[in-house]
Amino acid sequence: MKKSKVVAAVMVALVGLALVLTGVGCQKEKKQITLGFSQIGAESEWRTANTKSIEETAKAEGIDLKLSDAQQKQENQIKAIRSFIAQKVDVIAFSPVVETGWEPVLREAKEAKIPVILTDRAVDTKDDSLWVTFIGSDFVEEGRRAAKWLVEKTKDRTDPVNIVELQGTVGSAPAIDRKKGFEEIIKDKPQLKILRSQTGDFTRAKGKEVMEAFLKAEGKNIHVLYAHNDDMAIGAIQAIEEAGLRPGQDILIISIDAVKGAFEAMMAGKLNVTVECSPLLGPQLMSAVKDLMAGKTLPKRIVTEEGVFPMETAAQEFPKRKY
Ligand code: GZL
Repeated sequence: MKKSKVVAAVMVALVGLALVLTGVGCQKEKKQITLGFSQIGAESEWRTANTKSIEETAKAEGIDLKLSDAQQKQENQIKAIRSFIAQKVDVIAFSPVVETGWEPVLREAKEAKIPVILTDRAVDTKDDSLWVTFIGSDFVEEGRRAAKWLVEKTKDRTDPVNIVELQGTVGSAPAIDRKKGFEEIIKDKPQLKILRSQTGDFTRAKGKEVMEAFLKAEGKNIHVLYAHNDDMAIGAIQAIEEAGLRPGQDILIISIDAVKGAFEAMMAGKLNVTVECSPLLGPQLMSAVKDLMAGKTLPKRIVTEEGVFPMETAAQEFPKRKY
């Protein structure tokens, strides 16, 4: 091999070595963040949109998402969180199906030095150092907004306004707080009276079943249905129609979430108003995860901003809806 070629080969080797030693040649791969997410289930249109938002945003942000579906069972969420701890994920996030019973597993995550982010629903723990931040809606305010719409709608009526209530999952933050907010507003309106209140577990099927029982017991004595989510309201609409009554007219219907199905029902004149509760928490969650991994301090509470959508504006709003 000619001397000049040997010199050239040695020069290339030396430059390559210099690049490696200075780290210029091989940029250190930024460690990919792994997020373990325990999702409640797929019980409603809201939940499906929530899961989609989380999956799409994790993908867009290059976050390795391990998502588990608990089928609305707390024990499955606890199992999933334990599995994320065993896998040594960087961050754990979850939407707690109910408010209580989380301390033991959250202590295990803390001992494993894995930060926990709450999304959608809160937990009721004595030690709030067990979770870093809660990203979600103000359910009490949603209940107030539902009641304020009814107070305004019935302000000229002097006769009794009888309400039946379809509650969300027993023990869940949205069910507890939406009831609390609604009752806070109607408590000094004696003509507004809740005749019956029962859980429909946030599903269409159960919402229909419980509304059938309400109609059997109270019949035409029911003037208003307050449903803690649109899916139960849509199930109840079927029951009302099968009973020969006109939903949205004979029985006013107020619900929460503002999913597409609610807008379709409003455009058909069968639902009167839906209070928005945005499931599009993916962007806020992934931003919080990245900030956490970058060593930033997060606020304890990140609230999502929301509106109220009455039947009268449904057609113009529907094309703009993202979930
Ligand atoms: C609210 C969410 C509730 C929705 C329901 O943030 O937890 O659960 O209102 C869903 O539709 O099932």
